[in-house]
Amino acid sequence: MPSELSTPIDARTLAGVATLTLNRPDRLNSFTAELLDALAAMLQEAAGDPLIRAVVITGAGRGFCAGQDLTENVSGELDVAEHIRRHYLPIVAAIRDMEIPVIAAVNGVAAGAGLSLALACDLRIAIESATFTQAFVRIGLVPDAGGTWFLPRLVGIAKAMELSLLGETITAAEAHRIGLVNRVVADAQFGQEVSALADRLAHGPASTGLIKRALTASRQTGLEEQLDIEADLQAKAFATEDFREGIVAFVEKRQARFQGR
Ligand code: T3D
Repeated sequence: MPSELSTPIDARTLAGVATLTLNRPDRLNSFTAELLDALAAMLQEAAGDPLIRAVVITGAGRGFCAGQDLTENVSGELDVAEHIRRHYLPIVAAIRDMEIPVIAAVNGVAAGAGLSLALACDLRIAIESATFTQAFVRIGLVPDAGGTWFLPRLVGIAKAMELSLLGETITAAEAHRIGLVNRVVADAQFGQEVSALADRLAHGPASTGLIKRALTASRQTGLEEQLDIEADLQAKAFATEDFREGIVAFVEKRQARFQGR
C-alpha cells in the first residue's frame, strides 16, 4: 500500500501496519460520504496487500469520530436507507471480511456511527480521556452501521439497551469495565501502546487471520458447525511455515520468529 498524505484520510504504512487516520479534526472526524468511501477503499486496499498484517483506525485531533456529519444529510429528500447501505455497510463488511486484525485506536470521543465503527473493529484500545456515546437517540435516530449488532455482543443486552436508549456518555474507564474496549492507556503513552499492539499483531503467525475468521464465523454458527470450521482452519494453520517454526522454537526454548506464512 503506497504511503500517501490525503484528505479526508491520512494513510501511512510502516512495518506491516497500515494506519488510517480520519482527518476532519475541526468536525471531530464526522463522516461525510467522501470520508466513508475513502475509508472503505483504503480498507479494501489493505485487505489485498500481502505486506499489510495489521490495520489501525484512529482520528486526527481530539476526536475519534462523531458519527455522521449532521450538516451533510439535512435534506428531507435524502434516501437515508440507501445512503447507509451505500456508504456505511461496505466499511463494516470490509472489516469483517479482511483476514487482517483491525484495531480501533480511540483517541477521543466516539459518538453515533463513530462508535459503531469502533465496535466493528476487532480490538479497541482507548486513550484514558476518550468518551463513548450512542448519540443516535439524542437526535431521534436509531443506532446504525452495526451499532445494534456489535454492542449487545460486547457488553450484553442490558447494558446495550441502557446505552442506546439513554444516549449517555461514558468514560474510557467505564467502557473498559463493561467490556466495550479491550485496553485503556494513559494519554501520554497512547501512541506508543497502539504501535506496540499493532506491531505485535503484524508479527504474529499466519494463523492470526484464521483465528479472526473462526471467531467471526462463531457469531452465527452452532457448536457442530463451528467445530467443523475449527477443524478446517486448523488444517490450514497446520500447513504453515509459522506452525513449524512455532514447534522448533518451543523445542529450542526460544521465542518463535513468525513470517506470516
Ligand atoms: O444521515 C445519515 O446518514 C443517518 C446516519 C446517522 C449516523 C449517525 O452517526 S447519527 C449520530 C451523529 N452524531 C451525533 O449526533 C454526535 C454529534 N456531536 C456531539 O454530540 C458532540 O459534538 C460530541 C458529544 C461528539 C462532542 O462534544 P464536544 O463538546 O466535545 O465537541 P463540540 O463542540 O460539540 O464539537 C466540536 C465541533 O465539531 C463543533 O463545531 P464548531 O462549533 O467548533 O464549529 C461541532 O459542531 C462539530 N461536530 C461535532 N460532531 C459533529 C460536528 N459537526 C458535524 N457533524 C457532527 N456529527
